Amino acid sequence: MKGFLSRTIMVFLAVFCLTAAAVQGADYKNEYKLSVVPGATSGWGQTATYFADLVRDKSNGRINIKVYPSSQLISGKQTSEFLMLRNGAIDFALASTINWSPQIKELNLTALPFFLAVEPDRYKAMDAIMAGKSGQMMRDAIEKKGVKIIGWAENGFRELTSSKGPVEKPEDLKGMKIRVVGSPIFIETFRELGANPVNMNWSEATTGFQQGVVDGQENPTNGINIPLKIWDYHKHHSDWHYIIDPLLMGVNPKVWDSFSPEDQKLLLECAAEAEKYGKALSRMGMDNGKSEAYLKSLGKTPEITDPYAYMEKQGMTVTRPTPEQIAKFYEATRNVRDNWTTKIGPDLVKAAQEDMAKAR
Ligand code: X2X
Repeated sequence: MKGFLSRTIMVFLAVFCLTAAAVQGADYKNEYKLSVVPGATSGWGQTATYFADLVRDKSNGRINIKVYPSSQLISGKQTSEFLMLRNGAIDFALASTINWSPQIKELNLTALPFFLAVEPDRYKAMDAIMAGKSGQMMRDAIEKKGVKIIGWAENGFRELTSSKGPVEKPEDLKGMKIRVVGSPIFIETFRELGANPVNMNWSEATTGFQQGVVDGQENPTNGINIPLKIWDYHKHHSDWHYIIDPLLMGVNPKVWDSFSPEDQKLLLECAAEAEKYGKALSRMGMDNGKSEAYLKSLGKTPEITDPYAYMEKQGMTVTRPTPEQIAKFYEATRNVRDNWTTKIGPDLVKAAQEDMAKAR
């Protein structure tokens, strides 16, 4: 009797384990780690959580992605993220082109100063790049270096904040110490504008602002500056849109290949939803109500729908350079664009110009 019972239990356990493995996908991990450089409350962090939740729901818990914000998985070193994703220390990353650009020169395209800012509709221009030939060239360049790309999202156009004073012309930046990411094009751009760029990881930047080590920084309004309460350190905001920071959803290729074709399709669909959500968070209050309407349709209208009024309420001065003033910045940074067009590849820059022109 005892033998019969234990045999029955063994058979039951074996059947249970086999079924569970079949449902789970035999070699799926219990947890997939997704890296995010800034904090969980940033637009970027929220987009990552939105993606992970969607994937968990749609896969009935088969694919469990955990978001690790605040550069936890990369010990604060944001420009090492690509390498860690490629070698499998990280499974997924919702990543900025800026942080991967030291390894993939093509990703400097959207960091060419004032390249998109002078377009009649800067968001249309960005969408045209993502959906066009140039976006495909950027993704191909990444995949060639060993990371699978399943979608885009958006950190946003990067605006200048400072404790020193409003910035509406290149001369206003003279001698200002500006915190930038450790990516060479940033150092060059701010030097060319007469500022004093200081390379600092994001993980140390807030302390740098608090202690006044720098006079200013540049980051997107909805995605980073408002969640960080930048007005605690900087009272001046300049809405110069000098570059944009698109985000990419990257996956380690071995991890990607381990998913069934159905689950790969599911992940692509969730990435496409996350792109819409992330872009809406980034563009909220800046695109004539389009993003607000979209977020409302999801039942996710954010607390702050007018970022400019909100910043002013917190005591910030919002400076909006005129198109003529932007043209002066454009001229002042011509050498940087020329120099980096050679490094990025003139073919890619030309493809982006054509993609943007079609969308005008
Ligand atoms: O470091 C930054 O400024 C941030 C958070 O925007 C990036 O990771 C590019």
